[in-house]
This record gives sequence, C-alpha cells and structure tokens, in this order.
Amino acid sequence: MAGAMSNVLVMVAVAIIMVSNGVVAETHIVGDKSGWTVPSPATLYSTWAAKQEFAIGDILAFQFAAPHNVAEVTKEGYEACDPGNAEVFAIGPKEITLNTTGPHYFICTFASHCVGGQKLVVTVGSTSDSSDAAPGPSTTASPSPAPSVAPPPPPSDVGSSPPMSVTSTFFSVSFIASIMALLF
Ligand SMILES: [Cu+2]
Repeated sequence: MAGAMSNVLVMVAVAIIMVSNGVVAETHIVGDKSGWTVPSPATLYSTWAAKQEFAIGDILAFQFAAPHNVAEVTKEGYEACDPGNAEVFAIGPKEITLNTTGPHYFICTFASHCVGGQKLVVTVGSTSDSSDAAPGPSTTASPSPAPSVAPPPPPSDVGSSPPMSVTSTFFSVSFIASIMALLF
C-alpha cells in the first residue's frame, strides 16, 4: 500500500521534471569544465552530448578564447571540418540558442582543431531515456489539487484515517443540526 503510493509519487515527480524540462530552457556548458577546445580524448564532445538532453530554447554555452572559435555548420561541414559559408563566432564565450529540432553541428574552424576533435553534434528533441533526470526524488512539491477543505493525508497512512472521517462526520452532523434549528 505504501509502496504503491510511493510509486505514484515517483511517477508524478518524473512527470513534473519532464514538463519542466520542456518549459524551462536549459543552458548546457559545452564540454563542462573542459570548455570548448581541442579535447582530450578526442571523443569528449560526443560523450558529453550523449549525457545531455536538448530541447528547443535550450542554450549551448561555448566557453573559449582565441584562437578558438565556433561555427554552426551543415552535416557535411561537420564531417569534412569545412565551415563553408557558415558564420564564425570568433569571440568567446558564445551562447547559441537551439531553435529547431533535429541535429545541430558545430566546429572550431581554426587550423586543424576540428580534425582534432573540436566538433560537436547535438540533437534537439530527442526524447531519449530520462536516466539522468531526477536528481533525487526529494521533491518539495505536493502535486495534489487539494479540494481546499482537508489537506491530503501524508502518504504513510493511506486508506486509514479514522480521526478525520470521524471529525468531518461530526461537523456534518452539527452543520445539518444547525441548519435544521434555523429552519424550524
Ligand atoms: Cu579551436
């Protein structure tokens, strides 16, 4: 009984987290502490991106200094490390908002940095598993639309709250009694 209730609470918490993920824009610091650089190992950014979930409105924060730069490129530009006609942002840090779903490709165009691994692809709107959601189910929200009369009972005594029903019965009886007294 208590187990089922806590399952429900966990599901509600997960639902709240999913909804808030969809509403509140997140800022993703590319590479975390490594920033935007020629990474070691070279797979750092694909590893980093795999741990993130990207939604429309989210922000990629590229933290770098000269000579690095960042450009959003095509898939072909990403694979060939060729910026083509892409706009190159040479001054860091640079924040880029993800406005469309699907993959977004970024490279550093300086020298052979891109070939060395300074390239990033993120996919917006990929509803992958929420494994890294829920940083602990200690949610402070009490997500029950309480009917404004009785506060919801704590989840420990589910289904057995005789004091409250006795009390409410008492109040109902006395309420009806006073109505009757007024009427007659
Ligand atoms: Cu670079």
